[in-house]
Amino acid sequence: MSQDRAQTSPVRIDREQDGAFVVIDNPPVNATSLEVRAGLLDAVTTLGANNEIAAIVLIGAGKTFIAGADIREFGRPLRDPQVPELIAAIEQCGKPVIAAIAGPALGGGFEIALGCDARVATADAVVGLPEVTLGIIPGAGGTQRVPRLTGIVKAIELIASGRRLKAAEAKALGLLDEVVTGDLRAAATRHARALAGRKRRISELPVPAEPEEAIARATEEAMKGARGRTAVKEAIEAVRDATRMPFAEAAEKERATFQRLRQSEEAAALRYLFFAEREAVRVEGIGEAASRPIASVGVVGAGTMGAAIAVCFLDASLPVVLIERDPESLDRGVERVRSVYRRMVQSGRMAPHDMERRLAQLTPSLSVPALSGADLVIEAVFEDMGVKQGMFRELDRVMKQGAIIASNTSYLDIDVLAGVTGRPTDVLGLHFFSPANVMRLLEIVRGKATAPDVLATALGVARTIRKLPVVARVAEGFIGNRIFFAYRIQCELMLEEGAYPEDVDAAMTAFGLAMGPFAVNDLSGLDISWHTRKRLAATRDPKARYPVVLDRLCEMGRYGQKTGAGWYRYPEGARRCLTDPDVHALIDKSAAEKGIARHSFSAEQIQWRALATMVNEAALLLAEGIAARPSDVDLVLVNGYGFPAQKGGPLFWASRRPRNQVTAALDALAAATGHGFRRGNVEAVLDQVAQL
Ligand code: 3H9
Repeated sequence: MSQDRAQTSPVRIDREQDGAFVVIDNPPVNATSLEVRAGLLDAVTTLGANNEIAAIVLIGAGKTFIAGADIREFGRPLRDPQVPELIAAIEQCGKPVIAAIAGPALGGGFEIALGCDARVATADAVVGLPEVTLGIIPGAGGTQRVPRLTGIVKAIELIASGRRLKAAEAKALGLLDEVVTGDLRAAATRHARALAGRKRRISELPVPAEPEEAIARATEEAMKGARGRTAVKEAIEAVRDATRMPFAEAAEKERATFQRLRQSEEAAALRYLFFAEREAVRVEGIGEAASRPIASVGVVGAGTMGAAIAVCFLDASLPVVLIERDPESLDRGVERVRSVYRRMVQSGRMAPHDMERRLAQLTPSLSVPALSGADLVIEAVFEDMGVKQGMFRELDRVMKQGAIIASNTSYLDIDVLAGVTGRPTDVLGLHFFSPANVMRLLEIVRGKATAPDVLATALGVARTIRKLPVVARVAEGFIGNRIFFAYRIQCELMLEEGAYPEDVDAAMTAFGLAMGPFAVNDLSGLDISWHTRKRLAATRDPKARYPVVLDRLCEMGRYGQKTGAGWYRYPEGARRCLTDPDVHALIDKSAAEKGIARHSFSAEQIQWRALATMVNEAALLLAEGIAARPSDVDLVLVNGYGFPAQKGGPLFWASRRPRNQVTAALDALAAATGHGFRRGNVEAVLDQVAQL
């Protein structure tokens, strides 16, 4: 390596007797940027030609082996040398090359390790090929080398899911040769000596034979969650190529697929979301504020939401005090917690002793003063300002100084709640999404007075309980429910104008949403929307269009699935939505009463109208400072409202459409909505959406 290169390269060589450590030092995660690829290729080639060297060990500086390709490079043409060239050099090198893995070895990083002659890892190593989560497939032989070690069936499961494996499982599957507890460098050296100059190229191994039915079953299983995700299907095909063609041919085909997918909109959307998640925790005004310690948690209200929130903390090994007013409700709450774990044990996802360990951390109580020792309490009582204020007063009386009081409200004003306490700086919103133990999103609502260290603590708590935090300011419905509310009202207006619930739902699921708005409404309960509307009735502009069908349905006792009827019919508890002629008649009648001439809508018209609504509302709330950045809005819609991740969220999606089409959709939305429509500066917002 030339002197200049050695000084600037993120790859250096440490010589030790007849061995050499090639150290990858490219913080923060040793991604294989151009300089890393060039440095590694240079090192392997130079050391390969050096007769004094018997073996080469690749090792990461810091806590990571290699986290994979530098994702920021994917939006542009990739520059040479590329990873397959590096792996070819490792395979061609006349001496054994060992990967010494500590921490993550992911994507291209794991592919480099698989290109080596052996893999030695510490117990904290995490390996895997998460490419499909970025809308691509492995592009450096991963789909061909993994099945040669694990068989096709397992390789399909791993690569189509992008699942990351801990060292012990990877070792059991043959993906690692040795897991060490002591010094990694010493272990890698020992392993190199044991190889005594032998090469062990995975590419030369045969693919283990497996019954075709097992492969077909694995394919079917892997495709289950893959709706609309091209990369998953392509990844499975690539793995299956391992038995259909020679290694070199299959690897070349894999590479071509990787290159094609890398430039797809799906991949761009998923890259955008990857960086959006990391950006979301950069919150203005926190500065260097240190988090407060959180060693015990209280949850008030053991309903569906409260119980699931308790599970989140028990899963993170934090003790939880769960409060209810009466013994029956408390018992039901504890049973809810228990049943979550029971289901996991029954399906084999949890060992019975783990269930008992978690339940032992749960303290049910009927007494609010039992929360006096808690560092954080989350209130999840009935969604009513009066009820919540009463609880906040009580919490303020019993909780210790410095403890944080949070509300799980999904709409209400956190500042009003904070105002009834003597410690508004210690109050904030923690809005979980149902089911709280499953959904990743956590809206953190900062009130006017919320202290920076309280906010920092909430972000830390989110990480502890493995949630994705997005910070919002106080507004009716915060980020997600505010957009969802506007979207649903607009969908109801489309009903008056000519569509039926099933037309709207079909159009939105065809777009990729997990469920249509009316099916969601039936699931969550029309009475909840009705309650909100009644609360807001006094402040509604009487001249603005107001769709009345939902109110009528509620007046008839049709609250959705729980009453067997809502926007659809659900005879005898059926979960499938059945079209209801009575609802059609009600819609026709309400349109006629308002003198609206109904016309048909195409799926595309419905989609554009609904998406333009989301985008417009997002622009409004960004202008009001409710959300800090466009990508925060997209994260909320994708992770809390079933918006397809492969489309990146409404703002990302709109940013990729022709601008005149977006403007035309907004014009049409404004005209259809009429009086009171507020138009956001959508165009300016879309200009801020990062394209990677
Ligand atoms: C691939 O390899 C394709 C190949 O098959 C192609 C053929 C060669 N690129 O997550 P963190 C940044 S696809 C660029 O907060 P943690 C991240 O933005 C790739 N940057 O840390 C952040 O920057 P900032 C397959 C990356 O400790 C900082 O590093 N690999 C990349 O919680 C810290 O990240 C993957 O999908 C990257 N690849 O978690 C792995 N990765 O500080 C993706 C991270 O400016 N990465 N950054 O915000 C991860 O899963 C986690 O970052 C990791 C660390 C587990 C490594």
